[in-house]
Amino acid sequence: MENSFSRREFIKVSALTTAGVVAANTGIFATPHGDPNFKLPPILYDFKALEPHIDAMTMEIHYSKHHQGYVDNLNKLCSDMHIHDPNLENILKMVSKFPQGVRNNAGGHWNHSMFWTIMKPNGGGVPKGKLLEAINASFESFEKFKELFANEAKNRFGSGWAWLIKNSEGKLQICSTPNQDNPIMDLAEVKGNPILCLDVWEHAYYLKYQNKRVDYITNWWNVVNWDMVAGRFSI
Ligand code: MN3
Repeated sequence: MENSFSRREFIKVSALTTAGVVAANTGIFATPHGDPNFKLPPILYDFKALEPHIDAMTMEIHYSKHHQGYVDNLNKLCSDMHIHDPNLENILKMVSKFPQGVRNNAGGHWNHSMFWTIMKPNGGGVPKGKLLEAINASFESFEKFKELFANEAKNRFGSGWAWLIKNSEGKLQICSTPNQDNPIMDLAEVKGNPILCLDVWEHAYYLKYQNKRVDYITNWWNVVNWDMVAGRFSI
């Protein structure tokens, strides 16, 4: 993809992505003020905690190699571009202004940071309250929603992610993105605030499931942290 990143644009983007200009850095998706390095967020359960649905070795490699790689690459890119104190969400919202490497690695860092939080041991079951009401209103039933979401995940060709998002009208919508793109990005086909995500890159399931992406998706429902999803929906 052609990406013209002129000095003028660079200065503009640098200014806008510096936390002090646009917004204060928040939570795990931002670096502490004055610290140019993004860091891996902690996972609040053991690598083996999601077994038998997701195996410990997949979790360990996925987190400490793949996710760490996105973080390291992003830090290097920000450093090379002299973007200090970067804000990840602001970068994603204007990612079309950045080189492809920023799109891949900023997306990779954000997507995985969310992914670890919407899973938990002994998860699964059925969401409750307003989230369940919204799912029923948008997709007829929870079972129908699961079927539609699983189809989106299954049919995403190659590497990518499936998403449940809350769109600008506050409605729930299912979509998917290629590579490490996400619905926050300005160049996303379908935009909104992600409340649930599923990584369908082969690195997320190949050790245990090999080519059987459908089995991975089917078993993944057993580790979904619906309280976290409901929390994201309520914002
Ligand atoms: Mn992944």
